[in-house]
Order: sequence, then structure tokens, then C-alpha cells
Amino acid sequence: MFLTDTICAIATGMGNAGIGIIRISGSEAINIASKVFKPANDKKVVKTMKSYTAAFGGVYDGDNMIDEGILLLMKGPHTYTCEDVCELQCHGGVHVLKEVLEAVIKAGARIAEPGEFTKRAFLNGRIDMSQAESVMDIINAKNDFAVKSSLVQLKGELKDRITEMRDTILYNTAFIESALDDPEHYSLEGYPQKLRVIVDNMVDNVDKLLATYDNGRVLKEGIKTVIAGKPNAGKSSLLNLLLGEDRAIVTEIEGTTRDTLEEVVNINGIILNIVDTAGIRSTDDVVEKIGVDKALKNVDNADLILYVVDGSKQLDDNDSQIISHIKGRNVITVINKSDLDVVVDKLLISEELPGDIIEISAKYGDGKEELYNILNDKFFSGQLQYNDELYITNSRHKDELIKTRESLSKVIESIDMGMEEDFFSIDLLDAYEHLGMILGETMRDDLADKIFEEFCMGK
Ligand SMILES: Nc1nc2c(ncn2[C@@H]2O[C@H](COP(=O)(O)OP(=O)(O)OP(=O)(O)O)[C@@H](O)[C@H]2O)c(=O)[nH]1
Ligand SMILES: [Mg+2]
Repeated sequence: MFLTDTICAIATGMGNAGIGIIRISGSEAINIASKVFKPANDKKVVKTMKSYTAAFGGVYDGDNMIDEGILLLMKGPHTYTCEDVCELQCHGGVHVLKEVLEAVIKAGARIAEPGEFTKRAFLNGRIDMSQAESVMDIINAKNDFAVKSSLVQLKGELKDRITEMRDTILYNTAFIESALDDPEHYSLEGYPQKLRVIVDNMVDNVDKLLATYDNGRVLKEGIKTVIAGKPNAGKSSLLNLLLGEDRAIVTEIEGTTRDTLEEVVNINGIILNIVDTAGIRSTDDVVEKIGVDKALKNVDNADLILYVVDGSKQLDDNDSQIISHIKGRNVITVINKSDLDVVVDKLLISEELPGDIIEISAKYGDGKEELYNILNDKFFSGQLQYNDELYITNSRHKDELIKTRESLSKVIESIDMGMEEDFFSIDLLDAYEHLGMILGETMRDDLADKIFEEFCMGK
């Protein structure tokens, strides 16, 4: 990719819509726009338009008018890419947009690669990698939380915190270096103790960021939730209740659900990626056995297990097996069929599975609100608090923070072992590099390319 050429792409979705936007960015953007766009007002000339002004007119392929629309002209460096940017707002039909795009290409632009506009913003220094990634996160956001946490990141909150730590590291490595070079003016007397406090503090900060990851990821991507229990407990009925529609087949026959069934439910902003599974029991039926194995596999990978118990029956061997399988996991025990006589030994269950236990009737909907409240408490500690809090939601950032922490721990070890000061520098600089990876500063080009490739076209 060359930063010198001018790129273009359809920036809006490919479906029929009111308007569709072709975006052009680069040193030739205004020149190219002047070739394909003629203002309706004869007195207006594209090349002399002021930055951040618009004109109405015709879009042309040579002499042939192909659409009517608005040109929005923005001059660098105060644009998304820091380059000159022109946006042609045309009619939003797939065919017409393709025609306009072709005209723009004929006039000298090249089609942009996915994420290339954002990549230019990054390469031109307007945003760092964490901000670029947050742009993608906003586009892919599935709920309020995901948007809000990405906006915090886009504003540069993560960048600021990381930069602060990097500055501290740089200052200290420079100090060590100077002191070793020039012991007359800089004394290392008592310095390791001081450095230890500083590094401890940084480890604390890294840990705080890392601690937000699980919640952050779960809130952004949804909670991997598995409904599990023995046959006929009412698992599929519970899925239908949460979905508010008859999605899964429900019958009184044990073993109705044979395969897993996945659905997404949004409960007050919490996204549950729910899997309904086959009833777990020992069976000789080959097909059913595959379903049971799949159910167990899903249970093993879940963030949350909704363990459905048939409240109208005593616990049996199947229940004991399931209980021992899910012990110690994140479980909400759902005693179902509360509309019937509940005879199941709840005390025994809560001894085996401490944690939340609730009675519901999946068939009639009793207890649904209470289940929602439990979910709320579990994942938001009682309250939605995402105003300006910084969450780590990106696994790449998490991995780099873990590596940063490892390097910092080595510094502490070296200090405690009374090693020479230049040992500290090596690990401090490692931490510096890993933090730099989050910002994209110490990142290899191929990795940066990979990140931008995941973007959609036109962004
Ligand atoms: N009375 C009553 N019956 C229920 C309730 N929930 C489910 N049932 C009945 O229990 C039977 C089994 O329900 P399903 O939802 O198919 O149970 P399942 O756990 O998915 O069963 P499998 O797919 O076979 O593992 C059906 O006849 C339901 O109508 C409830 O809350 N009250
Ligand atoms: Mg079922």
C-alpha cells in the first residue's frame, strides 16, 4: 500500500437505501472530485470550494450524467485520514453506487483495501492502534455497552494510560543509563528501592486493567450461556421463554432435543448467547449420545450454565452426574415446573451447587423477572456502570498486558535479588515494547496489516 495514491470506496452498506456515500481520500481527492462532479450552481467550482463545505450537482462519467447528489469537501489535515477527503453523497442504490465508484476510479483513484481509510489515520498519526481498533468495535457493536466502552477507547483513554506507563519506564531506563555512564552526577544509591515502588505501582495498574477484561469481553460479545439438565426438565421451554417465541421443539418425550440450538437474547442490554442442549443422560442410542457429548462440551466452554431441574420429580442419577460435572462452575440452578408440586430436594442441590437458585415455570412464565434480576446482579454488580470506565475488551490488548506484567515481575525479581541496575533496563524495555504494541508503535507491519484487514470496506 502506498500512502501517496488516492483511494476510494463505497462507505455505506450495500443495499438499497436513501443515500449512499462514496469516499475519496488522498492528495488527488479534490482533483478527482472535480472531474466527476459538476455543481448545479455554475458559479461554484469544486477546486475552489472551502474545506467543510458542500455543493449540490451532477455526478458524471465523462459527459454522461449518472446520478445527482451532494459533494462534501474536507481538506487535510483536519479529516478522518488527515488527507484531503471528498464524499459523494449519491442515491443509495447498489447499481448507481457501483457506477459512481467506477467513474471515480476512471478519474484516477484506486479502490481502497478494507480498513485503509482508518489505516491512513493511523499511519498519519491521528490515532493510535487502540483507537483504530475501537473504530472497528463501534461498527461491530451489538449493544449499548459495546458502543460506550469503545467510545471511551476511541477518545484515547487506553492510549493515555499506556503512554503514561511508557513515559515512566522511559524516564527510569534513561536514568539508569545516565547513572551508569556518569556516576559522578547521578547516584544510584537507594534507587532500586525507589524503582521497586514505581514498578509495583505499574503492576497494580496493569492488573486493574486486566481485571476488567472478563466483564468487558462478556459485555461486548455476549455471555456464552448453556442450558443444561436431564431430559424433559424443560430446557427448551426455558429457551423459548427467554426468546419470547416458540423456537425450540417442546414435547413430553424425553430426548426431544437432539442437537444443540443457538440463539441470542438481549436482556436489559446484557447479551446472552444461549445454547439449548440435549438432555444429559446415559444412553445407548448412537444419535442421542452424540447430542449428549455435544451438550457436555458446550457446558465445558460456557461462561454461564443455566442448570434446569425438573422440580416436580426427585433428583435421580442423571442429576447427580450433571451436578458433579458442573460443580464449581458459574451456575444458576433453575428449578422448573413451579406450577406443579415442587418435591425436589432443594437443600441438597444448594449444598452441592452454592450460588443462585431460583424457581420458575418455563411453561407459564412465572419467575422470569427474578431470573433477569439474578443475571443483572451477576454481570453488573447490581448496576449498569459504564459511563466513563475503561474496559479491556480486546484479546490482543489483554495478551500484551499479560506480557507487560511478566516483564515487570522480572524487574521486581531482579531488584529483590540485588542484581546490577542494567539488568532492570532489559526487562523494563521489554515491558515498554509490549505496551507499545497496544498503541501500534512497536508493531510489525504485517501485524498492523492483519488488524486493518478485519475492517469492513470503506472504513
Ligand atoms: N407443568 C409444566 N410443564 C413444563 C414446564 N416446562 C416444561 N414443561 C413440560 O415438560 C416437557 C418437556 O419440556 P421440554 O422443554 O421439551 O424439556 P427439555 O428439557 O428440552 O427436554 P429434552 O429436549 O427432551 O431434553 C414438555 O411436555 C413441557 O410442556 C413447566 O414449567 N411446567
Ligand atoms: Mg429440549
